[in-house]
Amino acid sequence: MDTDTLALPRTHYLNAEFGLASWLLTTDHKRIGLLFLGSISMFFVLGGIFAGMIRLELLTPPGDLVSDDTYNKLFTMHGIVMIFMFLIPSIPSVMGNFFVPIMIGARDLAFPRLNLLSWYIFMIGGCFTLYAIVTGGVDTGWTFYTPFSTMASTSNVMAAAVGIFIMGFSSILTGLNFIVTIHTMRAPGMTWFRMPLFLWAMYATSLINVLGTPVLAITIVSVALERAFHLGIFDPAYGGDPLLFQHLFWFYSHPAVYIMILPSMGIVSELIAAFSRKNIFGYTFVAFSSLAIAVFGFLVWGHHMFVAGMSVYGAMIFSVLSFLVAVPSAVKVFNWTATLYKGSVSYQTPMLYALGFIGLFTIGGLTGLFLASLGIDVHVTDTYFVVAHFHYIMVGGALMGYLGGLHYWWPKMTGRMYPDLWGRVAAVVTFLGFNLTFFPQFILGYLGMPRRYHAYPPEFQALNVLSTAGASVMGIGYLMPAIYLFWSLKYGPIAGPNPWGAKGLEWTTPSPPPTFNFDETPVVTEPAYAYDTVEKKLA
Ligand code: HEM
Ligand SMILES: [Cu+2]
Repeated sequence: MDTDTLALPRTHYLNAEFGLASWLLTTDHKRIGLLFLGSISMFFVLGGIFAGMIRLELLTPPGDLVSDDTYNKLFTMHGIVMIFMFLIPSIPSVMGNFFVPIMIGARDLAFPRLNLLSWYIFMIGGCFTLYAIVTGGVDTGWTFYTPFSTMASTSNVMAAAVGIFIMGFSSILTGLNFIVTIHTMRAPGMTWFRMPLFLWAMYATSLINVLGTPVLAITIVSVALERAFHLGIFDPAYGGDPLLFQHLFWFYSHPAVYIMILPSMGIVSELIAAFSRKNIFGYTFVAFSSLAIAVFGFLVWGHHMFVAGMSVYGAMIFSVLSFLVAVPSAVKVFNWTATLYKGSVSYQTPMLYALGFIGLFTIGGLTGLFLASLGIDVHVTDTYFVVAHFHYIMVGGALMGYLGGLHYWWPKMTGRMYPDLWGRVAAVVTFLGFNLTFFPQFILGYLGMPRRYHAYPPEFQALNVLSTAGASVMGIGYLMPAIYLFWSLKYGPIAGPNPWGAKGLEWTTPSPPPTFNFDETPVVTEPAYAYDTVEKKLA
């Protein structure tokens, strides 16, 4: 690292020590957050390259870029990399690691060494999955459905599965660390209901990680045993049940979509409050809605299996439960909107991402209700409607929230500002590119274009061309932050401790924070978003 760039006149976590070892052996939660930032950014680029190749293949009806076999591997590896190596770790391991201790006024996480271990475990698991990719890839879909994954596929299923198994331990350890930290290390005065909503979201996410990830681990071990020894867990010929796999898989993977979206919801709560200078409307409801989502999220996995052969009554129950889990999400959207109402809203970069999140997440959520309705689901299952729906949640929601948080906290993490105009341009370009990419896919799916096919009838071409064009625009939208954020490390104006005039303990310590976060333990005397009181005092 160029030492000049960070040679601000005081000691902080970045310049406290130098050299590779000081990073690879660090127990500072902030440095570990940056290690994760580096790793998952690389994985995002990799997953993005796969996405680009998928979209190029779908530019023409016969699909002349890659073979059908290669295409299967492309969408599988895109899914695996984006979900397990980027989205699931993203906000918890970068922003959670960096900000959970600071936002509760603590010096570090409860178990700093365990935290470093989480990063190593993540990287070791990642290496297995990368190994599967360079040795020819995997063709099962990121869902690894049996019996194909256990009996038929000749691709490198085991290496990828082992990698995901190992990365799971990283999620579990990070989750445990956050739960213990939030329970035991809050500064004096930081009661549960004075906690910023980002922390409630981190807490709820950690619960899912700790309770859900072991189920994924068991599922993967079962696939491994079945592949190696034909135990008959999933193979009907030996009395097993292939659907058992889907139950186990979705019992983890549905809650996992909340591992991806809850952290973003937490960030959006921070951003909406900070940039409309108001307390979050119905703070307690928003806090509890995170917990409700974490709990209800475990009850609805069956909506992924409506057409897999479940009884009508089973399907009806899962349908109702799926509608119920939408309620706490709707509570959040309603309360953010109510917060904006009559707020003094300013449209800086992080806020644009937050507003983008609300719009796109709302579309993703509403189309989720379509899918939870039995009749519609039977029509659009395994079509591009589903692909559009989950990208609205995972990219339009989760990724927008991630980028919003990255822009909001960047000055705190690096001590430098980025050019806000470029930030706003990037946010708008991403938003437009996103809609151009994924909105046509709702129509494609409704018209019957199946997902996971490398070729399609000519009448679907126009919408696919729009989608691929949109993906290019979106790619530019992601490239811009990569450039100006790097630029800001050296040339960005020095950020003060609180460039947004925001509430929260993280803005009371210098940017970048000193190694132990605060010179003396802060004492909290007011609610998390006491913007109204400040404004009233000034008036
Ligand atoms: C965080 C970002 C993203 C996540 C989590 C994500 C996740 C996924 C998942 C899980 C699949 C399903 C793969 C399968 O059917 O097995 C998928 C498919 C796909 N994704 Fe993404 N994706 C992301 C970003 C993108 C982007 C940026 C693009 C476009 C540029 C894109 C385009 C596609 C396409 C075209 C498919 C193929 C659908 C199919 O053939 O079924 N994805 N993605
Ligand atoms: Cu689900």
